[in-house]
Amino acid sequence: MSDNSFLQTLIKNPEKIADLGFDKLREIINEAKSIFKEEKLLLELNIEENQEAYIIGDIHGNLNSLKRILNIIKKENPQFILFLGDIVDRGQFQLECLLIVLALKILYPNRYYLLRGNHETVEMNKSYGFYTIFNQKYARSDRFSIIRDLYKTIPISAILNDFALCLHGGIPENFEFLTEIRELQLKEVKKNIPDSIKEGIYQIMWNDPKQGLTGFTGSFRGPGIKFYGQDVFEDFMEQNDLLYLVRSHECFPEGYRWFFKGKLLSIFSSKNYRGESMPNPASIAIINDNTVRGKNIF
Ligand SMILES: [Mn+2]
Repeated sequence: MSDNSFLQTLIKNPEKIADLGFDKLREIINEAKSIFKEEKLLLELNIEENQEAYIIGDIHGNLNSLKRILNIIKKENPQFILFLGDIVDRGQFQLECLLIVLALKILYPNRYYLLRGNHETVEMNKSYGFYTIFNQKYARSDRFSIIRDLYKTIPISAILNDFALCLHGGIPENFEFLTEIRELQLKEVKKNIPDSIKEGIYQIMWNDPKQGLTGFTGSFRGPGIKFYGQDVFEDFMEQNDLLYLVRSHECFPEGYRWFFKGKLLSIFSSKNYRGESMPNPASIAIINDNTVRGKNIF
């Protein structure tokens, strides 16, 4: 067990993460993993009356945004905090952001939750920065396997109060998917994930909504990735008895964006993700026991 005061110190002074040795890093990751392993692929959380859940979108190594979000959380004190993934790659402080989220999970496992984004994958890390940063710091590339194993334990979706589905990218083409994974724990499917579930997980992490589209079509993002239109979105939600979808994965200049008659909310929590010349506010979703709202927080 990591001692709690050490994790608290990391959260308060993330610059200390630069000096973190591999053994200590591995200890933190293993502890987070053992918590994730007991969670299901599909989390089900219940927000109490007069309480809120804060849903946080892509961070991508933006430590400044993450720190400001944590300050707001401290002040507003929501019941749950759910990160929709893409904590690493691209930004300046990727390891710091990942370790802060893991430390919060270890310290408050029933309050902080993390879902897996398309950047919680080794393939993306090899192209977008995290793999290089990690190997520069820890010298040996075989050590990255602790990160790969961590990713495999992270849940991919959450349903809040039976009406709001939260995930990184979008709905999968398989409408039975949520039913199929509902009772599965990641540790059960880790070794031999059936292809049908692999495809569903992939699409949940990657798919994007598209206004004006009917059905599913292929995406410029790559093979196996889909755009989904309003008709299939509404069918999916009805079949699964859900009202709202909250997702991240796309950065919009205005901050949060509603799709599909106010039933799909897209958020993104890294401010000025493309630099100050193409600004965007950091946005989150706030869910209470019966509504979903978007908010540009800074
Ligand atoms: Mn993404």
